[in-house]
Amino acid sequence: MNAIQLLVNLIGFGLIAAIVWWFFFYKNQAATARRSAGDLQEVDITVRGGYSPAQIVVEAGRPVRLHFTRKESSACSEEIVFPQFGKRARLPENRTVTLEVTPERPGEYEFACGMNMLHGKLIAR
Ligand SMILES: [Cu+2]
Repeated sequence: MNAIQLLVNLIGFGLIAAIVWWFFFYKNQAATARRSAGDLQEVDITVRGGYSPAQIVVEAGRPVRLHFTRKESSACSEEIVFPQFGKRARLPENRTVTLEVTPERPGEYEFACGMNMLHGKLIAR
């Protein structure tokens, strides 16, 4: 193996490591919902090729307001679905749409795009 081959291999491994980090670690960092007036919990979520944050830690038994702002025109993310709460909404581009759900018990409550391709979840504790 000459120096160029070694360099190409190193760059390749570096890219693989970066991709693995991006998909499995970076997006998995959970955010915590902020508490506001009364019992409310709120969180702002940006929709662009996915949900950011995609994992949100909330307190069980209190209403959670999720403010979704879709910053892309891709049809994939134009709908948001909360199957466990039977809720869905359209997300117009560059507008903030608020959904309120109450995870009654600790557990994981998933949300996804209308085609079930993009995923996120509430982690109720
Ligand atoms: Cu989709």
